[in-house]
Formats: sequence, C-alpha cells, structure tokens
Amino acid sequence: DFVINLLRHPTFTGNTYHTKFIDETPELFDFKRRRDRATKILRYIADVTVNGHPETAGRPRPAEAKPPRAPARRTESPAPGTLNLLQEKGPKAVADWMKAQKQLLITDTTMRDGHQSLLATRMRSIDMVRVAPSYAANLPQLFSVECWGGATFDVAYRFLQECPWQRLRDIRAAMPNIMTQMLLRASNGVGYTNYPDNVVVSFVKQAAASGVDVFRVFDSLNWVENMRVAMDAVGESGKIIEGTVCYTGNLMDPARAKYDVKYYVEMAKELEAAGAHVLGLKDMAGLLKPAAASVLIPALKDAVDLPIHFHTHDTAGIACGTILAASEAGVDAVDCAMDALSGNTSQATLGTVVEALQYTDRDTGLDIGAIREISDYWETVRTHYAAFESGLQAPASEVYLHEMPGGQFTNLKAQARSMGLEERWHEVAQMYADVNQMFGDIVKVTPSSKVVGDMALMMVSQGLTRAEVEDPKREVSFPDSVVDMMKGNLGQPPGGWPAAIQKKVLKGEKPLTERPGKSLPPVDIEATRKEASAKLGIELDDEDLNGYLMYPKVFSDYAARHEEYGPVRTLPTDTYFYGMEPADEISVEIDPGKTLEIRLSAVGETNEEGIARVFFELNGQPRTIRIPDRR
Ligand code: BTN
Ligand code: 3PY
Ligand code: ZN
Repeated sequence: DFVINLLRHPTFTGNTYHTKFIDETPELFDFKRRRDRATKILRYIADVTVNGHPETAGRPRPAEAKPPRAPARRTESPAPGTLNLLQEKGPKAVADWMKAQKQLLITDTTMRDGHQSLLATRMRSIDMVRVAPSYAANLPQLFSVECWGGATFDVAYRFLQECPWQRLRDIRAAMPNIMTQMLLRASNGVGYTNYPDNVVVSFVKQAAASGVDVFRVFDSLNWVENMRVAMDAVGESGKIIEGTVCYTGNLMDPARAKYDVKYYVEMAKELEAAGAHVLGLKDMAGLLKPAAASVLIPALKDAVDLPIHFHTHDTAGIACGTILAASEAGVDAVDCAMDALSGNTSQATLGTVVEALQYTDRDTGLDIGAIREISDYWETVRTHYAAFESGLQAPASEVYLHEMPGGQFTNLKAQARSMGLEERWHEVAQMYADVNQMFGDIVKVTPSSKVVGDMALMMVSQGLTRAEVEDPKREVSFPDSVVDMMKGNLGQPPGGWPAAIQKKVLKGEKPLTERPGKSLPPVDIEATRKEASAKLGIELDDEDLNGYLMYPKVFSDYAARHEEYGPVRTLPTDTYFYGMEPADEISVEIDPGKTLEIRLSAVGETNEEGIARVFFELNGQPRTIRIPDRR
C-alpha cells in the first residue's frame, strides 16, 4: 500500500520530490482508509445478505426486476436550457422570460415529490443520477427538475445511508442545462420545526452552492412573516425565489370562507412585496378543482406581476383536468411527474399533459418520444422499490374529506401500519379531518400536517373522540408535536389558534405570538463544527455541517454507519436492500473510474458463536467476511 501511495502521489509522479518527501508526507501512510472502503462495502453486503435490511423486512419483494438502463442521449452537447438563462441573466430575467412565453412550462417532480408521494421517499440517488444526462440531452425545454428538499433530505441520511448533498451535486453535474428545484419549508428548513435564522441562512447558501437553482419556499401555516429569512437568503445567493401560497379547503364553498379568493390574493401580494421572483401555488393535497382554478389563477394574475407556478397532486384523479383549466386561465408553469411515477398521490401525468396541449397555443414543445423513453426508465426503476408501494389501488375523492398532502399520505399510512391501524385507515382519515377542525381549520403541509397526523393517530389508537379531547375536565396527554405547535413554535395560523384547545394543550403556559426565529438565539456555527467533528471523529465539511445543524442525531448516526459500511450509495438498489445471491456479480463504481467487481461465492453456515461467513471474490481475489447472524 505504501508503494502504491508513493507511486500515485502527485509530487512523486510529478518528479518534484526530494529526500525529505517521505518524512514530510504523512498521507503516504494513510492506506488504511482506502483499503477499507472495499472491505466496508463487502461487510455491508454480507450483513444485508445474512440479516436482511431493516427497511424491507416483511415487505413485498420485487419480482425478477431488470436493471434500469437510461435512454440513449440524442446529442453529445445538450442544448441550452433555463439554467443557462439564469446563469447569464439572473433570476429576474428568468421570471420575465416565463411571463413572455406562450407555451406551458413544465417542471418534472419525479426525483422529489413523485417518489416522496408514491414510494415513501425511498428512491436512491444512483437511480436518479444515472438518468440525469438523458434529461439534459433529450428534454432541454423543461422548466426545472425538482430533485431536492422536502422529505428527501433526512430520508437520504436516515434510511438510505447516503449524503443528500452528494445527490444534488451529482445531478447538477450530470444535467448542466436545466434548473434544479428544491422544496424548502421556510424557517423549518427541511426539518419539522423552526430553526434559528442563521441556521436557515447557512442552509440556503449551502444548497445554492451545491446546486439548487429554484427554491420553492412555503410556510406550513401560510405565514409570510415566517418566510422572509429564507426568501432573502435565496435572493442573496442569486437564485430564484419562488414565494409560495399553499392552497387548502375549497375556494368555491361559501361555508368555508376562511380561505377565499381574497385570502390568496392578499398573500400573493405580500409575497411579491417580500421579493418573490415567481409565485408558487402549492396545492399539496390536490384539492384545487378545475372550476376553482379558473377563478383563482386569473385573480392571482390580476393581483401580482409575477409568473405563476402551479403544483398539485392527483389523489382524487383530477390533476390533469385542473392543470388544463389552469393552463387555459394563463398559468405560466406547472408540475408533473413522469408517467410511471405519476397519478394517485403523486403529480399529474407529464406525457398526458404534453399530449393534451399539443397543437394548441400552449403546446409545451417537449418531445413526447423522449418523455416515453424516460418514463420507461422510471417504470423499471419503480419495480425495484416494490417494498415501498403504498398499496393504494385507485384515486379517491376521500381526499376532499381528509385533505392530507400527497407527500404525507404514504408516510402516514406506513405509520398507521406500524401502529397496527392499517385496517382502520378510513377512521384515521376521518379523524384527520376532525383534528383539522379542532385546530381551527389550518393549512396542512409539512410540518403542520405531521402534527395533525400525530394527533389523529393518537386519538384513533386510544379511542378518543374530538369532543373528549376538547372536554376541559378530561385528562389528555398530547403528542409533543402538538404541544410544540400550540406553543407557537411553527408560527401563527391566520386568525390565531382556537383559544380553548390551545389553553388545554399548554396547561397554562404562555404561547409565543411572535416569529419563533426572533427569539431563537443564533447558533455558533464554527463552534458546532469543532464540537461535532471531535465527537464524531471526522472533519465535517460545509455540507456535513449544514446536515448536522438541521439534524444532529440523524447526521451523527449516518456518519457512524458511513464509517462502518463505506459509500453504500454506489451499490445497485437490489443489492442495497436485499444483498446478493450466490453467483451474483455486480460492478460498483466507488469513485469515478474506480470500479469494484464483486461476486458472492457462497454464504457459509452460522457457527456456535453466531457468526456467519460470507465468501466473495473482489476483483477476482477471494475474500471472506464474518458477520454476526442476528436472524
Ligand atoms: C437503516 O438504519 O434503516 C438504514 C441504514 C442501513 C442499516 C444497515 S443494513 C445492514 C445493517 N443491519 C442493520 O440492522 N443495520 C445496518
Ligand atoms: C414536504 O414538505 O415534504 C412536502 O412535500 C410538502 O408538500
Ligand atoms: Zn407536493
């Protein structure tokens, strides 16, 4: 190893070494780590082969799934796209260009909301990065590719054992002409509660540096006051501020006047005044009906001078209809998912929208053949994630009752299953609606939607009704997230919290009515880097540090597992979730151009100490790994 390090060292290869070179170049002795990466990966494969992966235990196994192959690129040099415009002329020019366009602009959400809403956010980076060059070459007219933020950030660390920042960098590098887009929960960052202002600012700057171009910024209670810090940070980074209004309720229902046209128009004006380049209209549950879109979009267009970017979900089966109505009403851009990851709780079907608008004055200009090829790729990818399918068989108008966001639906269902409540799902749905009314009819989107979900699951599992919870004489122990929200730690909903339930939850404690970030002391970011680096025994770079600031425990666990298992993101998805079978062979590119050829020869019997031996060939050399059998 020493000789290899020496021969490869640039000082040595560059012929500039001198007699003290060996003494003064400690990294020559740093061979443990490099040798270990292959062993670490073998340990991981051996462990999953023997013990299974905790995330897929007891879940349906993919049928004979073929390896996904990205469509051929139609050109070696991708045509310039929206990113080139942003880089050359800046965010305002992109906004002006959007307004001047006749065609309906399209964002592809497959790599973020698509799998968040259909596969419990479990899609791995390797399956995204592999197809990104096909997007760049074959669909350069896309407005953006949503591929980051929302729940994908913590799920990457927590369940996929991979670095979300690396995903972003890799997609950006493979797709150099189309803007990337992220979902940012304003002061909640990509977490579930408000963070100190300087943590939010640091996170946004890092996301911009690592490759995010469009920041869809929303607040889970539609409180603009709580969005300014994040919006300003995006603006300072030179990226696109998509200031976003969340849609809830039913615009057409006179009995639910809290969220009427005037409400949305006022909020849109506030966002324009706060510096938004683009107005996002985020219908996270898919509640905006076509007739309501025909009313709302023109009202917003009249009220503000911003292009409008509409996001919806197909939970009720009507998203394409609403998108066509919005298109007719003059919306500038819309979100769709590639066909194979569209429909149900995900977005409208991209190919269908493109087909529906062909030869009309809003023709998208996208190549339907290219779309079908990329969708075929996603179709194959999806088969590998059978363990994470929700089992939802059909669209359902029940969404108008419960109003659950599509991105929450599969996660809440999985949570209900783990509590033994899967059979009682429709009761959970009704309870979710009851809790919403009890909390004063609020916008339900991460994190406020999680709070409503926690409360609903608690009530169903304990057999409590809304009346019982509201009864001042009845002792109720509320979930922590409910206490946090009623304390004002997520901010203020329009009209404030209902006094009686807030009083009961807080047991007399005084709630916050100001913006939480105003009173959260700034974090000493460099001191945190030092502490965490010392504690974890690794040097945290800027990306790691921003991950740690958002999720200290989740990041620390990830880092510890990374030390043990190495860069498992480079494994094919089947291997990651199921290990290998005897005689299976895989190629694993652990660094650009550096590939491990791995063959599993056999799995031995488990001995009396409970240790199983797993026999591999690594680049043709036999290797044996000993793994505790925990079955
Ligand atoms: C997780 O904790 O769910 C994701 C990270 C990977 C965990 C690995 S899988 C092989 C080994 N067995 C376990 O139970 N955990 C690690
Ligand atoms: C998220 O914040 O993750 C969402 O998808 C909200 O819709
Ligand atoms: Zn969504």
